[in-house]
Amino acid sequence: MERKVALITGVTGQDGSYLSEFLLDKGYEVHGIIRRSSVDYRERIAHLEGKQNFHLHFGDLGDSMSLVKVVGKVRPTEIYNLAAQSHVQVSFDSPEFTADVDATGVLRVLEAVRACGLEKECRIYQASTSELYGKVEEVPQNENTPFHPYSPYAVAKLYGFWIVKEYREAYDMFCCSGILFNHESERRGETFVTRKITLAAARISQGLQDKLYLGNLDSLRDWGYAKDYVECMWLILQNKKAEDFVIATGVQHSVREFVDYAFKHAGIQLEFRGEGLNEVGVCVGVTGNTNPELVGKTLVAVSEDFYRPTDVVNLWGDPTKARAKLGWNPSKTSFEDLVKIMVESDMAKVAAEGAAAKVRTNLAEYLEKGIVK
Ligand code: G4F
Repeated sequence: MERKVALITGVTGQDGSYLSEFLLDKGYEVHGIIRRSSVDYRERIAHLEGKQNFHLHFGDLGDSMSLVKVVGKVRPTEIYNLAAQSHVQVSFDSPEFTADVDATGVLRVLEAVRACGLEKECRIYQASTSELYGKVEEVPQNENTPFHPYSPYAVAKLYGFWIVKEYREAYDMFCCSGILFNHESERRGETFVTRKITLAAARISQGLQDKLYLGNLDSLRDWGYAKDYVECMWLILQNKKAEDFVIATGVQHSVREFVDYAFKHAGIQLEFRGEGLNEVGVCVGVTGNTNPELVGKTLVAVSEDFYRPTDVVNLWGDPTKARAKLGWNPSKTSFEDLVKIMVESDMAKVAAEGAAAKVRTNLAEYLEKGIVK
């Protein structure tokens, strides 16, 4: 029987957790690399730990020896390099760390495969990004659009993209990049704009937050559902030829539209007033059980703190090649459905947190009054 052994770096992240589920369903033996840490960051894969075909190994993209050891032990048939410092804003604060992980880290993975003599047996997927198009030179962007990276993160990722291409040509390795446009989900990190918005909408509607502060509301993105995108990562490695692909929905929306839609799902109708730093989102109506006292209040405001030194403002992907050559469907989950999935999940999460907090408060009160001992 054909060996199907996948090794995933970044397994604890949004994409790593969905990809693990997807590959386990396809009958793969799945191995993930995790970093040693004193804090628990394994929430997204907790439900997979202990499963028969799911294994974790300690390793780090900053430590080539650890990669060589894991690759040599697992002898994967496919590697998905998803690990990265993936926050664009953070890359302005930690540019050197970002370069080490997002640029040199890719080289370390490729070299680990060569050091273990697996360059002809192991296919490698590299998580590349639409941030490569940066200060865009063409709209929408496809595989032939020139790159113009516009942040330390994007510059590091550009190295990752080119070193993968170089190893493909120099050593005839099956390694390719998926140029992924923004992809979100209920597992998205809370500092990325979509999740920050859906969590805030849920908290504001349930009376646990007063206001949401954001940066550039005019920024345009092509947002897809992460769960759909991991299928395309896999398809890229099943393709006959090693090639790079854009993964996107082909539909573009602004941050403001995302806010508007998310709040609507949380029972809050907003009206945007003013411009630039003075723009605000005011509640002009509520639905369902949402507190009517929110009407007339400013719930969204702009803060300079969330502006970037250089911002990428017009990302819009053209998934024609992935659709034609891989048979991938970029329209599985619409923008509207994506926002709905995220808001519904956060509404439930916030309600559960609120209920747990109430139990804790009641218990503290009962203990203080001696009602329970
Ligand atoms: O959600 P974001 O932080 O994602 P960004 O910068 O597009 O990067 C994400 O997608 C890339 C794919 O294109 C990945 F490569 C990357 O790893 C990451 O997953 O910001 C989206 C937009 C930006 O223009 C930002 O300026 O939203 C704008 N924005 C406005 N207010 C904000 C905020 N972004 C964040 N994070 N927080 C804000 O308050």
